[in-house]
Amino acid sequence: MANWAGCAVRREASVDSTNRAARRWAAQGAPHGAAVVALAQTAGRGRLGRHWESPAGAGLYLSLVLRPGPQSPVWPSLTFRAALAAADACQAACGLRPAIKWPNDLVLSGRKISGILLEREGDAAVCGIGINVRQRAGDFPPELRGRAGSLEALSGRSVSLDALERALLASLEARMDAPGWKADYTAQCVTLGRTVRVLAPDGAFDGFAEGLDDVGALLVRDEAGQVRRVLAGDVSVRSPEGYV
Ligand code: BTX
Repeated sequence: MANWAGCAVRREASVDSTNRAARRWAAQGAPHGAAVVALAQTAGRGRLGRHWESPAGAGLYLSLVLRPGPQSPVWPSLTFRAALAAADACQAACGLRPAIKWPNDLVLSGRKISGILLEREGDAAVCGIGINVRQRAGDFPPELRGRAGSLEALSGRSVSLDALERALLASLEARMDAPGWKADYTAQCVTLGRTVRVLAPDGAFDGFAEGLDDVGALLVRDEAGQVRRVLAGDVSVRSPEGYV
């Protein structure tokens, strides 16, 4: 059971984006641990201005307000802690543990089942998590078929949205309060130890993902042998062959 995560919860049948709603609430003083949960989003948002498919009742759409304090050392690791927490919750709900694709996509059987969008609002952070639960392959728009999946379709188990939400709030609290994140994250991150293609605003390059530094930047040795530091937020990372 969570103690502070979900200490106040706003539930919406439909909202533009739970992250937007949580940011509006944070700007009005929402406490550490306040959460917005919606059954559907009409303008669900991904990273780098992308869109998150959020059909009614098919997934969990949750945004958590965090107030770690301005001097807290956890700021750079929030996104990685959230990825671990989302993986914990998926495992608790469907019995399978997703892998993490840097920085914070969750992947099961090669399909993306979850995404995380971390945004800042004044001195608060808003951590938005979307997890696909009920979609069947044909429910996704054509460009996502073959790349996206859901917990029920991939595990063959039925998953309760309420139980998943409770598990997610508990795991977010535990991962945010944990002393460290890097060892667990490194063990679960499928991007490490692989050849990757980094798509940055100033061009793409291929290299070998050697490791992470202490703020979670990906260290990629390029074809010229130079180690380049890749920050989440600026880039997409793919395998040269495709998505994972
Ligand atoms: P992302 O930018 O890593 O992923 C977005 C990309 O993933 C899209 O461009 C599309 O290719 C693909 N995609 C879109 N919808 C889905 C889906 N349902 N399943 C799998 N793939 C998809 C990831 O961004 C961050 C997503 C955060 C979503 C949560 S939901 C609660 C909160 N509110 C909000 O508006 N966003 C967050």
